[in-house]
Amino acid sequence: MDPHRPIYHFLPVATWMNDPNGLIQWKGQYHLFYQYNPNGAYWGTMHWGHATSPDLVHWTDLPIALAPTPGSPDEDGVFSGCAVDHDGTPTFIYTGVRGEEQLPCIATSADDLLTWQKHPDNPVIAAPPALHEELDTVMFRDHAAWRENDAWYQVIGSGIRDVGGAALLYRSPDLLHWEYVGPLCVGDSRRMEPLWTGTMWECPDFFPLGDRHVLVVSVRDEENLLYAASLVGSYSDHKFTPETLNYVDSPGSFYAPQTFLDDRGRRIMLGWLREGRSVDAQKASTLAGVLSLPRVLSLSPEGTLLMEPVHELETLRRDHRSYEDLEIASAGVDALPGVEGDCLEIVAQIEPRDARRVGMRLFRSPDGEEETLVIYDHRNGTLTVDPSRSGLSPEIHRDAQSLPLQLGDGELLRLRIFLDRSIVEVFANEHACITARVYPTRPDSRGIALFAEGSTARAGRLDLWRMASIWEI
Ligand code: DQQ
Repeated sequence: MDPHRPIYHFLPVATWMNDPNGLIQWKGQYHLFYQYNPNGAYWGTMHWGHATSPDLVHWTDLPIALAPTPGSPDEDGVFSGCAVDHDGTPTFIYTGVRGEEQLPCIATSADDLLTWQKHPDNPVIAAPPALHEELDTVMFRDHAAWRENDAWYQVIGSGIRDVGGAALLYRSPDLLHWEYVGPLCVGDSRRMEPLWTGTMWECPDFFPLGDRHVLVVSVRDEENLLYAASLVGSYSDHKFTPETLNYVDSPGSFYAPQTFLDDRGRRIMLGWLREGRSVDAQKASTLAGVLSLPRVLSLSPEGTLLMEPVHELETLRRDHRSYEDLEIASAGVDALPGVEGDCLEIVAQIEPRDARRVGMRLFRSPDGEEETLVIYDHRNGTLTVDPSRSGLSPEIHRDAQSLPLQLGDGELLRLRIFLDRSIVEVFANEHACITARVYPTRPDSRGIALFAEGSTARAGRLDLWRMASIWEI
């Protein structure tokens, strides 16, 4: 068994997974479909895997839901898409791949999402709008659909040559016949400060949240830039006007998220966590790719996306330890005696005082040879996960990931950190999320420590739990 295999984040038994697809709650059960290559721990010949859960925590993996059909518009792969309830019929909109062509296709299920029948009229859109609207598109795939004023709408991921990423809007009376409405939103590197939004947008998702609308896109360019961005703004006359633009999670591991609305009215997001090791190392381990924890979305008063893990995850907490009023010395390492583990939830409230940098050392070997740092830098207003010494293997990625995080006067640093063997998923004050993959080499890299630099700091409260596996119910 690969010692880096996560135990409470969803992944298939073996081989490769990437984007979450077709997220939907059906008759009370949560259904998760995902990009899946059954042939090995590498990207190729995309299928849709399938799993269900009663609680978004414990999953049952089911037989493959969609596979390429030889001689059909998806003979070379079933790429990403969504699921909708079409008057009681579960329906997928996905991208069928045949050679160079990537076009929207439909499939329906008559047995509560177990088996799927592809529509004989696939593909349901014959070509990207490029051909009839003189739009020079660089890609055309991935789908998010919703019902609005007696019609179906969907956005499709795209990019317009020499302009930027684009989410293209279509309308249909029946999910089979689609008319092109126009671009819902187009990226433009000159206008879209503060982020470079790439040359194409994959996996668009569009939904109302509070009194705004949110467009989530997976930003990509020819240099292999990959990150998820959230644009929050207003939607009218079938145009979306973004007002804020932010990272959903740091560029690095988290990509291609998808959301859905559950029967409690929660807008829940799951993303794909990419590996941070070489393809050879993935193949040797026989698994690649895992899902983020499910996150509930809300809006801040400033109109930015806030995220917190679903409360159901608390059922995995075991062996609680808590500390109050810990003084964090400004030199050396304040290891927490007897506290260790590689599958933990950590909740910390840290008062930085005058310390330049405060944070935690995770997956730490007793001599400090290996460790992964979570750092809040008071002066720069940044949160960083630094995996540069996370493992000894030459096969791993070591780039630090940083996001802006500015604490107000007297505001505490509130960290919620999930460790799961090779995952560090950090939620800071609800609005900065950094997820990284790390691969400690030493079996004793299990220590946890607090640190402060420049001056002492204080942890008002620190709670830790060992997290149980989701596969042993
Ligand atoms: N992954 C799918 C595409 C999508 C990309 C293919 C994003 O549909 O654009 O596996 O990771």
